[in-house]
Amino acid sequence: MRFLEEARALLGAAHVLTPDAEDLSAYTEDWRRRYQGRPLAVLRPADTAQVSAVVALCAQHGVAIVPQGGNSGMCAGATPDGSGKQVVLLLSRLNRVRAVDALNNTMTVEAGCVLAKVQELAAEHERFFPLSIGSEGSCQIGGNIATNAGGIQVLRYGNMRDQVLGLEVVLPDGQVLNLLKGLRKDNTGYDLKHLFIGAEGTLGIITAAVLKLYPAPRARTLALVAVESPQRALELLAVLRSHLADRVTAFEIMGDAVVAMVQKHIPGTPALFDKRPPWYVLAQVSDSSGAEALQTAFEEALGQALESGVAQDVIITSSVAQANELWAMRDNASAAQQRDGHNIKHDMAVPVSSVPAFIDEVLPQLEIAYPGVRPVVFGHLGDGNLHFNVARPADWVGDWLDQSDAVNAIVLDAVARYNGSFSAEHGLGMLKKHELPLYKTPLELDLMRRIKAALDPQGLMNPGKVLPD
Ligand code: FAD
Ligand code: 2HG
Ligand code: ZN
Repeated sequence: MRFLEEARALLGAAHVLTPDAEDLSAYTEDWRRRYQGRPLAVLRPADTAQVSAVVALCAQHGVAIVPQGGNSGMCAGATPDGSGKQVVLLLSRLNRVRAVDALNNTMTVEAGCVLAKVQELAAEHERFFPLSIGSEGSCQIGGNIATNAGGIQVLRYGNMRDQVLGLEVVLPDGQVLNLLKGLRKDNTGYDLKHLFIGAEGTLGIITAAVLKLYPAPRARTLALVAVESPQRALELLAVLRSHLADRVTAFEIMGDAVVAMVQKHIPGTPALFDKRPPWYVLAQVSDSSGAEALQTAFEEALGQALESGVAQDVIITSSVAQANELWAMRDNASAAQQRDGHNIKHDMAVPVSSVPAFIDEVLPQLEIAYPGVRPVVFGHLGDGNLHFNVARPADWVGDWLDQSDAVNAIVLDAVARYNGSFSAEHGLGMLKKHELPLYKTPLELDLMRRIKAALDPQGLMNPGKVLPD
């Protein structure tokens, strides 16, 4: 086929992988193993110039492109369809660090840099890159930007959109849009970079970014707190903030069902409190100076929470190893659920203050509809963003995922009543695009379609994702 020959000429034959010659399953199945595709080829460009050339070639031949980073996405945004006509464009070879400007507190990295490496590099320069998610050892900066990833430190630092000062993007016709400025202020018309952040590869290919850096925290402490309800957890957040203000950098909640699931499926997960609480909070504080002062303020705040009955019990970690063990338990929530079997995932947000009422309203509705249902609720309480996942009743017969529409209607209609978002972190991909017409206004949907048509008139950038057909 002409297209493949020309792609080989541009990228080198070793970087055009085809399904007849190679096992491509690592690139054609999503992380949750819910979608499998069959691509025409997997393309591995080495730099922006090659991305530009190969995207122009795709435009010329009318070949659709599915960009892929670390393939850790939760909603099948990076999976090709089964037509055998789409190409997967892998960004992993674009993994250079172009610049670190310590005085400007920025670094310019290519899209294929793995998030954990970017965090390490920042630390080497005595700086801090705050995006932190369970998949950080495999996900890539381009994927983080394309999904506007969140994670555990949004509370203090904001999500990925807040970390991006500049972008380089290859447009669907192959032109390179260079917006690589490390500016904190720039009001020269529409801020185009924001169009591509969170667009899940439907408007262009992100090839590089200027990222914000922060002062490195020198002291950090973590506590695991037992609380009797999400309402108490929110009160705990208020107590911590009144003592420590912005030094509260993470505030995660876990229902006992998720803790039990991790303890069951992930070897080495520690036992926690003598008496199992219904809810747990992982609260992290950090500061750029004064470990002792930080510890004292944290202990005072937690002491007050215990005395007033806001907290039932507290474990304050005494070593980095102990803190890492607790964070591993939190990070393993997804893996444990995967081992436990299918669950219907919801990645929703409501205003932080509405979280307790939302949970109190929805849990009984699920139990009435599905007696014995096992809600696996955890997530980023400080941001109002819960992973409100729903696992099948123990005696359920049949494919639990067949209930997705009915379960979604219960959970997501309630989200809408609370003026929330049905996808706060993971994006839409193929999995959730069908919710868009249900929960966005026709005007919002129309504007999205007009933006898509303006930037990608041939409809070749990640078709079948985000926007419903
Ligand atoms: P991929 O999965 O490869 O792609 C994701 C989307 O971005 C696709 O639509 C793809 O087409 C597009 N894309 C990828 N690269 C580019 C590019 N260079 N240009 C244009 N489009 C591109 N997410 C959170 O937000 N918060 C969490 O706390 C979190 N925790 C996780 C924990 C685990 C264990 C796992 C497995 C996932 C978690 N995720 C979380 C989801 C996932 O890791 C993020 O969505 C991440 O940002 C995806 O990055 P990636 O490189 O793997 O992207
Ligand atoms: C997390 O916060 C991720 O751990 C994954 O966003 C959530 O597995 C999930 O539902
Ligand atoms: Zn999350």
